[in-house]
Amino acid sequence: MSSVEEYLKEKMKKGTVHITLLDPDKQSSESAGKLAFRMKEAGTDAFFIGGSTGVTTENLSATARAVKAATDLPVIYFPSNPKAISKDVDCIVFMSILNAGDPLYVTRGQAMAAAYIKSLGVECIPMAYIIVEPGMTVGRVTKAVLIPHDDPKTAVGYAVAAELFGMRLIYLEAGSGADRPVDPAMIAAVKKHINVPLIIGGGIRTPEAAAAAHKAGANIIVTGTFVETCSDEGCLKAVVSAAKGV
Ligand code: 1GP
Repeated sequence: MSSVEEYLKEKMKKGTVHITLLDPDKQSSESAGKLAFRMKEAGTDAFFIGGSTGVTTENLSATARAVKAATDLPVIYFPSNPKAISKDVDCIVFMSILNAGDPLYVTRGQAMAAAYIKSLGVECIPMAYIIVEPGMTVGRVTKAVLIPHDDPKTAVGYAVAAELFGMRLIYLEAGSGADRPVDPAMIAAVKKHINVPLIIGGGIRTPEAAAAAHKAGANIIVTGTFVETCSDEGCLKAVVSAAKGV
């Protein structure tokens, strides 16, 4: 595989990409491998591995290896904390949570981990992460100043700032397990103002919600909780297909 960024770019030329989020703290690496296989069959395009709490270098590495053994899709680390870093991933989204209230998540943790990550030689894609209400665990842990659902202007401001900073992915996050995903109107407003790919995640667990994010202009749609809880192959495929608009 060429770089993960090139892979994603090629996929995005054809339509919206679906990424499955696997949290190493929520299941064994063996279960993650089995789930990854099922998600590849359902049509997912890549995997994020990460979570707000309980991620260690050990469970991250074990999950990455299990997913790579089960599929040939890219395995991307969605960073949790500067102490959990693995060379077993294909890529790291090197991210800053732009509206975090705790500087650990804006730049301080990144400064702690950057030299080591560089020494590993793992591909990194600079990514802005912007948290919308309700924010859930990641909102609480990072003390985020959450963006209200009805305030697309603030989301646009952060997203355009991210683009001007040179970040190559922008992630609008409602929080894992959110009861309400990012509003389509906010997605559309942000999309209109940026030229870099827009990722949407948090609370997407139905084909309708996935289709709404797709239609509003998401380039990449991430689902985590629903993938862990859905036991039926039909519903997995329905959400992935709706996200991809196929
Ligand atoms: C969390 O956006 C992801 O970072 C996924 O959210 O678990 O609600 O699908 P869900």
